Amino acid sequence: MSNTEPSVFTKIVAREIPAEIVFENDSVIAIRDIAPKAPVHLLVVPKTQQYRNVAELAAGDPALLAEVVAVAQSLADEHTDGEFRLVFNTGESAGQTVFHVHAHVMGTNAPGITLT
Ligand code: DGP
Repeated sequence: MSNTEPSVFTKIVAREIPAEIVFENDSVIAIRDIAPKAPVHLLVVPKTQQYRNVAELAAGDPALLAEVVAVAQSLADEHTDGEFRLVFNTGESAGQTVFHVHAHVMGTNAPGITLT
């Protein structure tokens, strides 16, 4: 996909497609993943789609990357037992399917359940 076409996350920001939004501010939106791979699986997404992956975001706007991480921590505090996996798939062969940078926040809210 060309990076000038709206990504699926840009369409969610614009309310053109539905999503379960768990957090939003001027620069970031967080939603539940449509295909969860963990009991709690959220995506933290900068609203701008100008960065395709975390390396581009780190180089282009480190403060926005820090905000993504801070939002991930606060969502994990709210939705999980406080321990979580933070994943940025980078590149097709690593499983990235949406080339609009996003962090996966995966964890559990059930005592005794651990991620595999
Ligand atoms: P990645 O494979 O790292 O690019 O992650 C993309 C994630 O986005 C994947 O886990 C599924 C999720 N996803 C794709 N389309 C939608 C959608 O329309 N709504 C929601 N909530 N999640 C989506």
